[in-house]
Formats: sequence, C-alpha cells, structure tokens
Amino acid sequence: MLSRITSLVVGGVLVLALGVITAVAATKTVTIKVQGMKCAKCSASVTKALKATDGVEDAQVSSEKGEAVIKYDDQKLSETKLREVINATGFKAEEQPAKTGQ
Ligand SMILES: [Cu+2]
Repeated sequence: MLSRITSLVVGGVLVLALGVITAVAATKTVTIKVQGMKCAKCSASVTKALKATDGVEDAQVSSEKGEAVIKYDDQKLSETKLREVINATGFKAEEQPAKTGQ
C-alpha cells in the first residue's frame, strides 16, 4: 500500500518535471531591431501590440536602443509573425535575422 502511494507520488513528480521542461523548451527569446521609435509612447504602443499577441510571454521594448526583446512560445508564434505585429503598429522591424538568446 505504502509503495503504491510512493510510486504514485514519484510518477506525479515526474509528470510535473516533464511539463516544466517542455514549457521551458517552447519559450524562445528574440531581439528584433525596430526603426522609427522616438519616445516612450512609441515603445509603449509596440509593447502593447506584442503583449496582446497570443503566444507572447513578455516584451521589453526600448525606443533608445531601437529594439524589442520578446519572449514567446515558439509553438504558437514565429519570428516572422512577431515582425508582422511590429510592422502593423506603424514602426519598422528590421529584416536581418536577429540574435536569439536562451
Ligand atoms: Cu514616440
């Protein structure tokens, strides 16, 4: 009886651990250069558009650096789609492939 409970608990922990690993593996971070942002309002509107996009987990947009650092679920989104979202705000996502972080 006790060993049955133990194996259930161990099984549950394994399933949880696998779930966490899968979730981490699906999250990508990308930096996309954005042209045309002049002030905090510009970066705020890009941030808002990105965060409203399904699959975006976090977006840090800097008008000073002219870039957007986006954490997203690569099962739901691609970098191409993120560029489209940025372009739809009226700013210009640069085309060259950006560096991908962890
Ligand atoms: Cu502005």
